[in-house]
Amino acid sequence: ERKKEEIAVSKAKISIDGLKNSEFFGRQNLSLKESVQNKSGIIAEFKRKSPSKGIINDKVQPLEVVSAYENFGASGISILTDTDFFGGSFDDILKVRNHINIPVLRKDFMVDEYQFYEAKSIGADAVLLIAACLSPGQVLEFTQLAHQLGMETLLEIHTEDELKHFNAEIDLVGINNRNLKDFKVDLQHSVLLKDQLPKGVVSVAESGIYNVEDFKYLKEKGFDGFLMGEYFMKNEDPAGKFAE
Ligand code: IGP
Repeated sequence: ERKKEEIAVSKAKISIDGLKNSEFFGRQNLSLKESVQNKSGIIAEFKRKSPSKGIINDKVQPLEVVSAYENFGASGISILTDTDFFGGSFDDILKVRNHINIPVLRKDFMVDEYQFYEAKSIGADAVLLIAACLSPGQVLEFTQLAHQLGMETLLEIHTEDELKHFNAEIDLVGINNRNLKDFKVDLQHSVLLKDQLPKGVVSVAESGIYNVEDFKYLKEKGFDGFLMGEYFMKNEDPAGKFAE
């Protein structure tokens, strides 16, 4: 509901036609799916704070952080644009878009068409769809809209029941290791759920990957991608440890 109000305010300020005037609207997007398959698989996140952890790091600048991510070989960058819970904004994407050459995922609670035009207008290459916030019909509709705009979708699931939100047009499926209700992290839960995904789907393990061992374990279990935030935001040179 809070999101709906926020979206109504944005819509009143700038129409979809207005968004289309952005310099990024005609931009050829980069494929997160291909980048996950062809590089390290790591989607490194820029996140200042979160409801489960409070302030994680609010001292660093987005460009400094994401350039380091790009340099160590990340497949993509995830940037939180939700302000209330995560302290993010569109500016965090706008400030970096022209300076990096890997795909950017707009991470937010997507519940309205308008947000997809917004994502495109700030230079996002992919958007997150959280199954827990959407109906399977919306997931399909939003995926088709994203594709029309040249962006990809990452569907996030956490429970077996949410597998019904999957459809063949989705580009990547993320399994959240963190339960968004009680914030508990369980890698094992995700490994078991992964077995139930349709074969050939590009899969991403999300959240709670705090060391190289976790990463290697999930890779062994067949995950293609690894979405990591807190660990990178808190460590001075986390990338060094991942260079093998
Ligand atoms: C990153 P972590 O534990 O490495 O900081 O997690 C990412 O998976 C997490 O931020 C996340 C998220 C979300 C945030 C996963 N799904 C949905 C907001 C909304």
